[in-house]
Formats: sequence, structure tokens, C-alpha cells
Amino acid sequence: MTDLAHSLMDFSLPKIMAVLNVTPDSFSDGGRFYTGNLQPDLSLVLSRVEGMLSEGAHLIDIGGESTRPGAEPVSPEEELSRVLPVVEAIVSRFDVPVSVDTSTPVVISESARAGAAMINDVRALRRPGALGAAAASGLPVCLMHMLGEPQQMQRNPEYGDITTEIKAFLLERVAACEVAGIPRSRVILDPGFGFGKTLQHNLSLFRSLPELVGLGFPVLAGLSRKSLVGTILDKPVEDRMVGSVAFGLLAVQRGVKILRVHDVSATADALKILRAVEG
Ligand code: 7PJ
Repeated sequence: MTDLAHSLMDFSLPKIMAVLNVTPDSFSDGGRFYTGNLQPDLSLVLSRVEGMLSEGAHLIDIGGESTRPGAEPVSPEEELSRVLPVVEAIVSRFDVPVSVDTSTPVVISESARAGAAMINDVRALRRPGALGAAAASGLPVCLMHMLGEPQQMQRNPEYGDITTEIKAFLLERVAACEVAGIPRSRVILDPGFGFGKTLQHNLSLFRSLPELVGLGFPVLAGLSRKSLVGTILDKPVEDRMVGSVAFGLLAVQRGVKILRVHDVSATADALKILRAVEG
């Protein structure tokens, strides 16, 4: 592991993972770095990253594939052409760990070569070749639970006992990682809020976060601006910041170590209050 990947696995304090979507079509911030070209505008991306760092981000999560419900898949070439220049630009400019939100083997390998510090996979390395690419990278991995694929995942998702099923799924992926040569010390788990889950599913899962934390791995939660926040509040995506921060704070109180967020400054303030109160 690189020094950055190593420091990334220190969870003495909770961490803020800032979402940087370099997609033309993500649900809350898609297209913001596109100025009419096929590639994201790197100077816009770098100034956004600079802002995120000054607001308190500990890592930057770069995503080149939209996984919002109903999103169409992108080709590996397209994804690579969105993500790689951004990883290279951030790594050469800032001393911050970069995580890459991808399921695609070539994106995993090339991002690692370009200096990424972590692989964040919403498909938990289930794509053919992904486990091998992640193992060869030597980087920490975040394994997330998703039921089905983004195109159909919100069509009537069903579970028996959701917590039991998600724990079993994640532990099976941990075992697959170990077989592939990714040690448990490099694994982060994520229940995957909103990925093939109704509001009731998301809330049961949230209540069982301590149980997931009890498995002994650092847990990451992505709740920011998601439709569960919107449904509870009856608010559109641009009005979900306070609800997202509230969810984030409650998640950290339940043992979550990494919050994947869009609103870095507000999240950082909330975590500072928590820390002050806890002493
Ligand atoms: C998540 C993610 C999440 C992890 C996205 C969105 C959709 N990666 N990538 N966990 N969500 N690990 O931001 O709403 O919850 S993309």
C-alpha cells in the first residue's frame, strides 16, 4: 500500500469522503464539469477539489459511471476516459487519497497505476476480472451491497431479513476477496443505502448499523441527498442537505467510519460538534 492508502485505513476519527461525479448524468450533480466537450474540464474539477479540501474532505471519491436508479451502463472505454485524467490531475496536484467508484477491471488497474488510494465498488468486485484487478492493485477496497443492477434495482426489491441477508452477502464478498489475495485488513464494508431498497428497507438497515459495525470492518455509509432523505422530508434533491447531515451524524454515532457526502462543509461542522460533545 502507498502511504496515502495506509493513512486512509486509520479510523481513529471518522472520515469525510467527498463525492466527485465526473459523469454527464448523475442525479444530484451530473454534468457540472462538462462544458460542451466529451471530457470533463480538468481546471473546473481541480478547483472543486480544492474547495472540498478546504471544507474538510479526507478523501475524494471519483465516479465515472452513474448508478442512479435507471441509469444506462457505460462502456469501459468511456468510463476510463472520464475517470483517468481526473485521477491523474488530482494526484499530481493534491496530497489527498483518491478513491475510485468503479466496478470495471480496467478502470481499477489504470486508476491504481495513476496513484489512486482506494477502490470503491458498488458491485463489491463481482464483475469478471474485478477481484483480480483489485488484488493486483494492492489497494484498500470498499465492498457495497446492491440488489440487482441500477437499471432495475428499485423495481419492487424484496428481502427476507434484510440485515441478515446483507451481512451474509458482504461476508461472502470478504471471503472471495481473501481467496483472491485481498486481506481483511484492506476491506471496508457498506450496506448500500438506496441500492435496491425501499424506504423501510433503508431504515431497518440503518437501525442495524451497529450490528454491521460489529462484524469488525470499517463501515462506510452513503446517504447524502438520496431519495430516502427526499421521501422522509418530501423535498427535492437540492433541499436535502440538512437531512443528509442529520443522517450522517446519526450514522457516525452508530459506528460508521466513512461518510460519503456531497456537502462537505456542513458535514464537517456536524462532526466537529459531535467531537466536542464527546470530548
Ligand atoms: C454509494 C457509492 C454508496 C458507496 C454511490 C449516489 C449514488 N459508493 N456510490 N456507497 N452511492 N460505497 O451517490 O447517490 O452509498 S452513487
